[in-house]
Formats: sequence, structure tokens, C-alpha cells
Amino acid sequence: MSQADLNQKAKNAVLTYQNKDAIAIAQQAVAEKADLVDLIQNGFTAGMTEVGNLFEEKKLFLPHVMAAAAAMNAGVDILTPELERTGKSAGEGLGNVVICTIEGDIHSIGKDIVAIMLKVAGFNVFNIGRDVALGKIVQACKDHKAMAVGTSALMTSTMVGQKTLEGLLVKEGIRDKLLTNVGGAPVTQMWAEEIGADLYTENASDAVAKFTAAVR
Ligand code: HCB
Repeated sequence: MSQADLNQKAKNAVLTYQNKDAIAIAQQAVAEKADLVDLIQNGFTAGMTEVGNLFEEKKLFLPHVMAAAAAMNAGVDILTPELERTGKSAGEGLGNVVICTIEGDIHSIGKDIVAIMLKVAGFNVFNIGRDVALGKIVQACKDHKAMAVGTSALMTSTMVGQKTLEGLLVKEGIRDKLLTNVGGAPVTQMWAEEIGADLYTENASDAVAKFTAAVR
């Protein structure tokens, strides 16, 4: 099957909340040695983005969003071990990165995709979860001697946590030892500049490009 057809089927699986279809298309893509990164970005993520738009237009409701997210996760769960297997080995590690969704925010799909892509690109990624307390993020950066910390915020009400984290990293004396990266749908380059974050990344590919450039 062509990459475009695989992507379309992955998108449809999310839009029709079909976990089984999502799993089947992911397995087919692995068997056919398709471009799995393309499948995540232009298949599953494209479906999730459309669901998000329909939700915003009030044409879908929260249970639909949850069902779509479950289908997306079912597909991505099949692809993750394969991407990790074919990615760079731990020995080629480009540095330790801590990533999470900020305190008060349970949205995890986007940061999980970024975590997978950074891992595939050769970074040692510590994905410490969602709704993570700011103190816990700082501690993880210290424990893992992180060269970068990426935080995701999907709500305007939780973005402020990214700003507070900047101050906390300064207070704990580690701000100058790492790069701070902010992402999430409402986050912008302007927000990154306003709070003093080093990197704004729009999506997973952008994160890989900017993180890789930062270590070269
Ligand atoms: Co949620 N939700 N939601 N939601 N949700 C949003 C985010 C709204 C915009 C929808 C809306 O009202 N228009 C909205 C926030 C409004 C606002 O504040 N501006 C919203 C709300 C309000 C809520 C609840 C409060 C709803 C409720 O309970 N009444 C609640 C949150 C409770 C809480 O967090 N305390 C809630 C719950 C949910 C779920 C559970 C149903 C589900 C999340 C499931 C999960 O993540 N496991 C969900 C979803 C799926 C969405 C939408 C529809 C899609 C988000 C998504 O996964 N997009 C979203 C609408 C939207 O965003 N348009 C809606 C796909 C991913 C791939 O994109 O932007 O997350 P992404 O990530 C990108 C990019 O931003 C970047 O790279 C990623 C990959 O390309 N990136 C990073 C992301 N993180 C990064 C970190 C880095 O370091 C670097 C780059």
C-alpha cells in the first residue's frame, strides 16, 4: 500500500474511533517497512488535529475526543518499539532530555510523540508523565543531569507553569546548565521569548531539528 493510503487509513481510524483499525494499519506499516514517522505525523496526528477542530466547532464532544485519543494511542503503541529499535542506539546518545506535561494539565499525546521522535533521533529521553509538579520536574533534571527540559502545555491556564518553572530552575541553580523547551498547541515563539525559554518547538520534527542543532 502507498504511504499516502496508509496515512489516510490511520487518519480514518482516529476519526472513526477504531482502535482495531489503528492497530491493524500500524502493523501493516511495520510489515511493509513504511515511513513510520510520516505515518504518525500525517496519519494519526492529522486525524487527531481534525478531531480537535471538530471539538472546537462543537461538532464533537469530550467522549469522542477520548475515543479518538485511545485509537491514536493504540496505533502509536505498535509503532513505538519499532521506531526505538530502528533508531540510534543508547551509545550514540546526544544527551539527556527530560520531557513532561506541566502541572495541572493531563494532555499527553503531543509530548509523547515528541518524546518518541527525540529518542529515535538519538537523545536519552526521560518522559516523566503528565500533570507533573514543578518541583518534580526540577528534581528529574538534577537526577538525570539533563541537557534540556521540554514541557508541554495544552491549556492557556497551565502555560503559566512553564513561566514559573523558568524561575524555579534559576532558584535551584541549574537554569544555566540546560536548555528549556516549550511546546503545546497554545504555546508560541512569542510566549517562549516572554518567559525566557530557550526553544519554542511547533511539533515533533521541529523539536528534533532544534535539539539536534543545539548539540552540534
Ligand atoms: Co482537551 N482541551 N481537555 N483533552 N483537548 C484542548 C487542548 C482544548 C484546546 C479544546 C477546546 O476547548 N477548544 C481545550 C483547552 C482550552 C484552552 O485552555 N485554551 C481543552 C480542554 C479545556 C480540556 C479539559 C479541561 C476538558 C474538560 O474536562 N472539560 C480537559 C483537561 C483537564 C486537565 O488537563 N486538567 C481535557 C481533556 C482532554 C482529553 C483527556 C479528552 C484528551 C487528552 C488525551 C491525552 O492527551 N491523553 C483531550 C484532547 C485530545 C484535546 C484536543 C482535542 C487535542 C490535543 C491533542 O492531542 N492534539 C485539544 C484541541 C486542540 O489542541 N486543538 C483539546 C494532537 C497533538 C499531536 O498535538 O499540540 O498536543 P499537540 O502536540 C504537538 C505540538 O504542540 C508539539 O509537538 C506535538 C507533536 O506535533 N508539542 C511539543 C507538544 N508538546 C510539546 C512539548 C515539547 O517539549 C515540544 C513540543
